[in-house]
Amino acid sequence: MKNEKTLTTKEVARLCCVSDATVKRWADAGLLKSERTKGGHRRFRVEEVAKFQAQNGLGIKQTQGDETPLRLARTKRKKRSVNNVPSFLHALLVGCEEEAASILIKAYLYGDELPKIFDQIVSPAMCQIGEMWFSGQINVAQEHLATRVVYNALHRLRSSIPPKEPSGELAFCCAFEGDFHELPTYLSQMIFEMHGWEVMNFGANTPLYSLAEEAILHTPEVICISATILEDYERLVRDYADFRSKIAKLKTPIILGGRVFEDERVRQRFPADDYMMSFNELSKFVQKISAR
Ligand code: B12
Repeated sequence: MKNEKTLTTKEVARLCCVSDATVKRWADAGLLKSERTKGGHRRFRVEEVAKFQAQNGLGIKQTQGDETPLRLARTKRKKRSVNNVPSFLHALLVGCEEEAASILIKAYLYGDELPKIFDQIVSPAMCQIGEMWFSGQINVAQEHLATRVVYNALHRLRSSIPPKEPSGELAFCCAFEGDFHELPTYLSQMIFEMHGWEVMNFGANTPLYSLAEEAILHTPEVICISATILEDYERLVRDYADFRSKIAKLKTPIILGGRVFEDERVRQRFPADDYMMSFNELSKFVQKISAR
């Protein structure tokens, strides 16, 4: 165990949202592997805890508490350069939610920030799923399974992260009407939450007239709309212009994210305060406006 970051009983208890006594019981029963220091104290390897959490779905999102244990677990890490995409992709293809969750939680425990996990593990793996579907290597059912596994693995990761001190700011996340790709809205939600924001995530396929109604009702600080695909393009352009005029008096910044906005001509038809192509960019943006 030399030179490896380990966790104390208290840190594991915080991570799994249970008491110290429960962790000791797990260790004594051999359910969670532990080792002893010279002084007789239990120590737990990060990998073992991540595996145990993923297998047992532990770490329910707390309403209170602090993130000291996670910070501790994540600071003294060794620098690693592991490419997690192949194993994550494998977990998606075989439908193994535990394995997928374990990869994400482990990356997080080793100190990777959420934007990096999203941009360098989740998105590339999904991109490969898309390529495999497009080239006929996998069928639609397999693609659906992969998406479901990612979604559930992300949910487990989210549940393992102690909540931030609430910043009191509210963000809206959703995807345009006609766009059924819902992962980007969930990833965006997690980025805002990582900075302590409250999020109303309306998910995929959200009509803009109803989004405007909700914006007037709740006055969010930011509206973040994802677009992977723009169905019924001209109608969307009109709906978007209506939407902007309806919420103009709120002066809420609108952020548009997703591959379709790589095209300058699309940006001209969908004017916005900013366009984001990665979750790293989104995180930097949220950090900047949170500090104001
Ligand atoms: C899963 C999936 C689906 C699922 C979605 C299920 C669900 N519940 O979400 C289902 C089965 C519904 C589906 C349907 C379709 N899909 Co689809 N889908 C995918 C797949 C495999 C993954 C999408 C995903 O979640 N990616 C994860 C996101 C985070 O990654 P990303 O899209 O690469 O995004 C990157 C950036 O753009 C940015 N980003 C993206 N969004 C946002 C948002 C914000 C705010 C920020 C900051 C950043 C950001 O971050 C990422 C890193 O660079 C992609 C493949 C791919 N390349 O992504 C195809 C893909 C997007 N689909 C495609 C197609 C063609 C379709 C269908 C038209 C298929 C059909 N014939 O029915 C339909 C359209 C349905 C509709 N109207 O929306 C094509 C799009 C091609 C194109 N350029 O137009 C792709 C690329 C597959 C392919 N290789 O051909 N799909």
